[in-house]
Amino acid sequence: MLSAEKIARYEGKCGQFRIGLIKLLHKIQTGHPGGSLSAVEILTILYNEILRLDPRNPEKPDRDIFILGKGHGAPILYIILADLGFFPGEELASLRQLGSRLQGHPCANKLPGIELSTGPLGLGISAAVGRALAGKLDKTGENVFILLGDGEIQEGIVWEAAMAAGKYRLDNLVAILDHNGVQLDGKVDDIMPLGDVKAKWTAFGWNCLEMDGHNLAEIHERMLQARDLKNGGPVIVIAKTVKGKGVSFMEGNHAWHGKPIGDAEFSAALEELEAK
Ligand SMILES: Cc1ncc(C[n+]2csc(CCOP(=O)(O)OP(=O)(O)O)c2C)c(N)n1
Ligand SMILES: [Mg+2]
Repeated sequence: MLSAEKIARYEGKCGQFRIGLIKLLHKIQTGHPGGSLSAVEILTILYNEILRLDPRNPEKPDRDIFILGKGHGAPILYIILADLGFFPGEELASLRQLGSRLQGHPCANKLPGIELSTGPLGLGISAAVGRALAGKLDKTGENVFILLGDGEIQEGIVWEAAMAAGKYRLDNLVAILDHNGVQLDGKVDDIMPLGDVKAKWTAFGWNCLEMDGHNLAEIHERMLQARDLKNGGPVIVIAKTVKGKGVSFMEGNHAWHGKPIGDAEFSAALEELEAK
C-alpha cells in the first residue's frame, strides 16, 4: 500500500507536472494538453513506483519496458523522465523544436528512456506484444507496459495485436487504457463507440481490471495486481480518466486535444492549478 507520505509527495508532483506542462505548451504554442493531463497520475505512479528502471543506465538489460502507445502524450512523459533524471530538465524547453531530442512524439533513438518511437496510433501495442513475446522466449523476466488511448483502440491493428497476446499467453504484458471518452475531434461514443470494452478484451483472452486513473493509491494497487497476475493471460487495466484533467475548461473538451494555449487561457489555467 502506498503510504500517506508518498501519496502527499506524488500529489505535489502531479500538481507541479501539470503546471510545468501548461507553461511549456504555452511557451512553444503547440503540443497536446488534453491527453497529457489525462495521464499524469498513471505515469507518475508507473515511473516512480512500478517500473524497474535506472535513469543512469536506461538500457540496463533487466529493466521493465514502457511504451507510450498514445504517442501524442509525449509532453507529460518527457516531464516525468526529466524529473527522474533521464535527461536535464532544461532540455524540456526544446520540445517540438527542429533538431531537438524531444520531438512532438517520442523518438527512441534520440532520447534516453524512450523504448519505442510512437505516434501512429496502434503501432505501440504491436511492438509491445513482440517485445513481451521475446521476453518470454529469452526468459528475461521483464514486464512490458503500454499506455493506450481509447480513440487509439479503434485502430484495427490493436485487435490483431490483442489476439496474438492472448494466443501467446503473454502474462508479462500490461496494457493501461486511458479511457477518457474523448478523442481528437469529439466523443468516442459519437465517433466510433467502443461498446463493452471489458467484454471485448476478455474475449481476446485478456484479464480485465479497472481503476480510477486519477487516484494515486488505486493506480498503485492495480498496477501491482496487474503485474503480478500470472494466469497465462495478458492484463488490461481500464482507467477511468478525464481528458484535460485539472484545468476545468479543458476537461472533457476535445478542442483541447492539440490546440495552442492563448495568453488569457494560460493565466486562467495557471491560476486554477496553482490554487490547488
Ligand atoms: C494511425 C493514426 N491515425 C490518426 C492519428 C491522429 N491522431 C493523433 S491523436 C488522435 C486521437 C487519439 O485519441 P485517444 O486515443 O483517445 O487519445 P487521448 O484522448 O488520450 O488524447 C488522433 C486521431 C494518429 N496519430 N495515428
Ligand atoms: Mg481518449
